[in-house]
Amino acid sequence: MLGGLLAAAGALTLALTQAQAQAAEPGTAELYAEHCASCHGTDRLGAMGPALLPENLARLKQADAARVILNGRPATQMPAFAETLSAESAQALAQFIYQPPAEPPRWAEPEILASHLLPHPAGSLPDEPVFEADMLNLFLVVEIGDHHVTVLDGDTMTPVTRFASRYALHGGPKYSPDGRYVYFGSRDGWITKYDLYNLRVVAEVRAGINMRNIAVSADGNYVLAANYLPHSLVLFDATNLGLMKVIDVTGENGTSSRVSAVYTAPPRGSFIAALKDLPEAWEITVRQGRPEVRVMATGTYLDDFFFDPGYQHLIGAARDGKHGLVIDLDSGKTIADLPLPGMPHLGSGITWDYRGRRVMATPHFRTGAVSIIDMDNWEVIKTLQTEGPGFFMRSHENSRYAWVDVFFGPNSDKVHVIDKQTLEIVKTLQPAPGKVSAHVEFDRYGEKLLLSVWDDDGAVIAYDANTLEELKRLPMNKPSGKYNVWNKIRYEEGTSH
Ligand code: DHE
Repeated sequence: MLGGLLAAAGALTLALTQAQAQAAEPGTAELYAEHCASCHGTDRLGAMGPALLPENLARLKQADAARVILNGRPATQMPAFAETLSAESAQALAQFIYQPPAEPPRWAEPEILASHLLPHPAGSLPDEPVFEADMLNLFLVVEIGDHHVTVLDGDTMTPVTRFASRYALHGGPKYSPDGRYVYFGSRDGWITKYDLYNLRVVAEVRAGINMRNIAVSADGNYVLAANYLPHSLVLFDATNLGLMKVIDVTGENGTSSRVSAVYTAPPRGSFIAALKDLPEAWEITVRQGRPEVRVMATGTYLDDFFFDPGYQHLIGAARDGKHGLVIDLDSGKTIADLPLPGMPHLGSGITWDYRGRRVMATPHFRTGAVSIIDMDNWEVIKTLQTEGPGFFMRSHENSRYAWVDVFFGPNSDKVHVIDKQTLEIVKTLQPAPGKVSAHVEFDRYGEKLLLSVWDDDGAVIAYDANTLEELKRLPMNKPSGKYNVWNKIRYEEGTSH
């Protein structure tokens, strides 16, 4: 009863907010229809341009949105409207797109099926690469400045090709087990399958309106998408991205939830997902083409998580940002609590052998520290002070060093190199003073690595992984993640999976 009253009051407030916005700015919906709808969709779900809904705009301030409307976005198709629209109209439009639409947006089976694009069905393109390179030592570089991807030869560190991606790719692209195909996920819900042998997009589908990430099953047969909006996990056949099943993410009490992320768990033959609005982790196993869900109660909401190398344990970051917990994936029970203040970024965790023990390390979003944890007894054995909070950590089995960036704060142009055996910082690099330097990926041998200068006028820098000398600098447009085929398909211990 109380819940019903609260829901009714919430709906009334929402209706009033919308009515007030519309009353304050008569004609804004018409302005949207005239100037924005052709690229962003009449329903604001996105078309050639990105979706313009509150969830999709969460990372952009409303004032910045008004500025983008007036000035456009360089290197994209977003034009400047300063000559057509007044500052007040731009402000009103910005306010309009941050309001939820009157009708909740829908993205279910019919919409997913209608979005499916299949320019090159499986089997229709040659099975030989159209260029010469070690196909297992290729890198993909995601350039978020102008939404492109560069394919890079990892032996010579030279670009092979560069192609336009969907708007705002996020998270690591996932490879087929043989490394021929790669699947990208965009924040707007698009999944793109790309053939690295033929350098072509072969299939696309839109799994949701606001997506977190995707995972590819260890056998290469399935792709599972994790959504914030709607609250769903969506299963596709990996061959042509045909829809198999929309799984509603709703708990036993009827509460639905966003999905924090989903990963494949190779030795278990399953996917593991954690939920943002329910204290649960789900194990999803596909049997005879049908997904089966096993629910594990976690006692807390998990934002970010990681696995031990055998996928026996899930190590999750609790939403309060003050601790982590370890869940035994067989029993579903929480077996340890980790003292990790400062919001650990466990999605970026890596592991290595340290004096006969397996340790894991994670940077923190809120403190300048790297925590190093013994994975046998789950004790923090070292907290390494850094020059600011970091985002990404990387190493390679063949390298004695682990790299961590200082993503936030006044030292965001610095990157630390940690000796994995002394657990000390042995060098701090500042490759482009004043510009964020972040995210490392090694080549397949662990001999060279790439670091991003995270700027529109940016670069990827190749380093010798042993001498730490710079080898080469390739100009790029805000390069974010780099992904080496071999390291990903072998689940290399120093990289993300
Ligand atoms: Fe990410 C990976 C969540 C903000 C760049 N990020 C991931 C993954 C998750 C995640 C769950 C793992 C998915 C995978 O690889 O399958 N990211 C989040 C957030 O919750 C957060 C903090 C807020 C949000 O808005 O979503 C966030 N992420 C960012 C950024 O602001 C970054 C720096 C720029 C961007 O592109 O948005 C960013 N995230 C990345 C990158 C990866 C990533 C480059 C892949 C890292 C890898 O090496 O695998």
